[in-house]
Amino acid sequence: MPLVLFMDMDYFFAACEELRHPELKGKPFVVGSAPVKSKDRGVVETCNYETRALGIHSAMPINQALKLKSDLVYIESDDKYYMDMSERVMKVLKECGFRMEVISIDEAALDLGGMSYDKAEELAKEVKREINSSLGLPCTIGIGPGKVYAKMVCDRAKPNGIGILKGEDLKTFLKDKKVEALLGVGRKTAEKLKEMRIKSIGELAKADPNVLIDNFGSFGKELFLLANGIDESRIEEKYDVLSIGRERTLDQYTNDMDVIARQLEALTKEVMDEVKRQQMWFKGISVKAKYIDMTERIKNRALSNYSDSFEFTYKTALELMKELVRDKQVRKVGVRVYAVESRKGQSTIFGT
Ligand code: TTP
Ligand code: MG
Ligand code: MG
Repeated sequence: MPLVLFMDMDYFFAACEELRHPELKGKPFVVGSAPVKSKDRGVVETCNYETRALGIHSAMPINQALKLKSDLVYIESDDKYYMDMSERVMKVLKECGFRMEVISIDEAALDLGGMSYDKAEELAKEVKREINSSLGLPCTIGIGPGKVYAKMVCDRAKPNGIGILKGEDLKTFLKDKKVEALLGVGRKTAEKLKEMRIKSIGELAKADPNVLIDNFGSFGKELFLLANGIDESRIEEKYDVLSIGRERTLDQYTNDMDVIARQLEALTKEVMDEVKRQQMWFKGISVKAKYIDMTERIKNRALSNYSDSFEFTYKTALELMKELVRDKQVRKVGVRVYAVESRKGQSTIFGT
C-alpha cells in the first residue's frame, strides 16, 4: 500500500469567516445555511472549536444550539467564498507534485508512494506551514498506509495537528474503533452491521467474509479487507470535485419564483439528461444566482447518499434557490450536481 498524506481543513467554513471577520476569532459563532431572518429553521453547518466545547456541532438544529448559548452569533453560509478558498488550498497541495485526489471541498489526499515516514512528516509540516502562512487557515494532516487509514489518523489528530500511523500499529489502532470510523460506512451500513452483532472494526475483521459479501456485495469484501488492515483504494488523479452544471441568463431581471422555478426545472432536466447519459450519480447539489449588481451567490447541499433522481434534485435545487432569491432581482440562474461518480453496475438509491 502506498503511503498517503490526507489533509482536512479545520472547521473550514467557520475558519474562512474568521479570516474576513477577525473579531469573531475564538468567539462562539456558527455558520448555517438558512438566511439570518429564518435561522431558527436551519442547522449548524460548522463552528470553531471554542463553540464545539459548548456542545454545539455540525448538523445540530440552530434552535438547539441557541439553548446551549443564547447569544450565539449566526452567520449565513457563503458557499462561493468557501469554494474560492478551497481552490486556493488545493493549489498549494497540487504544487507538492504528487498524484492528488480532491475528495471534498476541504479534503484531499496525496499518493506519496514509497516515501519514508520521516520524509512524509517533514512534507506534512511544510504543507501545514504553507497553508497557514499564505492563506491564514489551519488544517490537520494524517499520514498512513492507504487513503482510508490516513483519513482516520487525520481525524484523530484534529485540530491543527499531524497524525502518523505506521503499518505495524494498524491492527491495534483499528481494533476498538467503531465501524463508523471506516470511510464509506454511514448510518445505514452501521445499523445493518449492528444487526449482525458487529460494532467494532475488530469484530468486523473476524466476521465471515462470505456473509459480508452476501449482505453488502463488493463493498462487503472491501469492508472485510479494510478491517484487516488492507486498503485497496487508490488515489485517483482528480483536481476538482467533478460536476455537471447548466446555467442560463433570464430574459429580464425578476424575483418571481414561478418564472425562476420554470427555468430551474428546465436546467435540472438538462443536467439530469447528461447525468443519465454518462451513467453517473452524485452526492451534491448546487445552485447559483446572479444579482442585479452583478454579484453571484452559490448554495450547496451535500447529500448523505448518491442520487440520480430528477424529482429529488429539482426539489432540492428549488429549496436552495428560494434562499438565494428572497425577493432580490436575479438575472442568471444555474444548477449543478457535484461529487459525481460513475454508477455502472450499481443500483440507484433514490430511484428515478
Ligand atoms: P468537515 O471537514 O466535516 O468539518 P469542518 O472542516 O468544519 O471541521 P473539522 O474538519 O475540523 O472537524 O466539513 C467541511 C465543511 O463542510 C464544513 O466546514 C462545513 C460543511 N459541512 C456542512 O455544511 N454540513 C455538515 O454537516 C458538515 C459535517 C460539514
Ligand atoms: Mg474539515
Ligand atoms: Mg472535511
